[in-house]
Amino acid sequence: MVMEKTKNKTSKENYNLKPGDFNTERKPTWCPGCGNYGIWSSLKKTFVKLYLMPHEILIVYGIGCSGNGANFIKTYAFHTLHGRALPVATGAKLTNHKLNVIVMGGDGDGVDIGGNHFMHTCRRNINMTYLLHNNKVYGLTTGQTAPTSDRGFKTKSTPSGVLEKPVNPVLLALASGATYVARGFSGDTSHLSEIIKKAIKHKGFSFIDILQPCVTFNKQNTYDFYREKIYKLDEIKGYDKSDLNEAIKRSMEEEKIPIGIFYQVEKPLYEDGLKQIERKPLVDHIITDIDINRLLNNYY
Ligand SMILES: Cc1ncc(C[n+]2csc(CCOP(=O)(O)OP(=O)(O)O)c2C)c(N)n1
Ligand code: SF4
Ligand SMILES: [Mg+2]
Repeated sequence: MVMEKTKNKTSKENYNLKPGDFNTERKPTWCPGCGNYGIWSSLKKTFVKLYLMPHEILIVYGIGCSGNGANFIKTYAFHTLHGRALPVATGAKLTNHKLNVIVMGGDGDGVDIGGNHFMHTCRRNINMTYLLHNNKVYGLTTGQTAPTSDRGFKTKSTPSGVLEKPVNPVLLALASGATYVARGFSGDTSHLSEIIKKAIKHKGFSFIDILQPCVTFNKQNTYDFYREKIYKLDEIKGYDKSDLNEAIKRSMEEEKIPIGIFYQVEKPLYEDGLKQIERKPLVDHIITDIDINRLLNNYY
């Protein structure tokens, strides 16, 4: 969702922001080479491409290395609890649905402790964007297994190797009803920026599983590993993004890894069914002259 621009504020003619204008005064603390840098720069580039201003964006962060972006990106920001970014973002979006709401969090945050919220946010189809920083490991807590870790992956919490099949976030999003489902690679920032742009412009819940190498704690899913395996869906002739069965089939490929938009359709928005915000955002309602005592008296 992109806000309508007013001529004196953010019209193309007057817009002169650069990606660097979305930097805060703090330098990122991620390890040198971390995939989070690629996501960080792609996102800032996307804001510029969409002529967005910092005050028009709210980013809600989970807890993890990815969540530390809250300190390094100049927009409204809410650094939430581990696994709880999506419900907080839902509340913010429904309170002010004119705001561009983006959620950023790790794979542990999103499909482990927050897995339940992920599923239900997908099926609800609220107009916001979720960027999953998928490094297939718990980075911030120094390298434990995540639900996305590959079978056999050895960490300090699984010294003999992971026994379970990993969660596939793209497949989960498709099965749960998300209306825009994509995968990106933080080592290809031009491609990533394009699919983030399309995700923000999408009318509905958009989800991107971003392959994000953790150079410190995941020596298996490296930049080279991905570069060898990745191919782009938009280079497949005749690929139909509205075909759910085809998207599911592609999402289950393992030998080669597809990136790009798997699926995109338009469905009714959750917020469009809410009478309370039909005429204006909840936050703009005047509540000073509302007396709730009558209502309370009915119950006490
Ligand atoms: C309720 C709760 N449980 C556990 C933790 C500890 N913790 C902080 S970050 C994290 C995992 C981070 O992994 P991920 O979400 O994949 O993010 P990354 O650091 O890899 O970006 C955990 C378990 C916490 N902060 N809160
Ligand atoms: S631990 Fe991994 S994910 Fe965290 S900053 Fe370092 S490289 Fe990035
Ligand atoms: Mg992680």
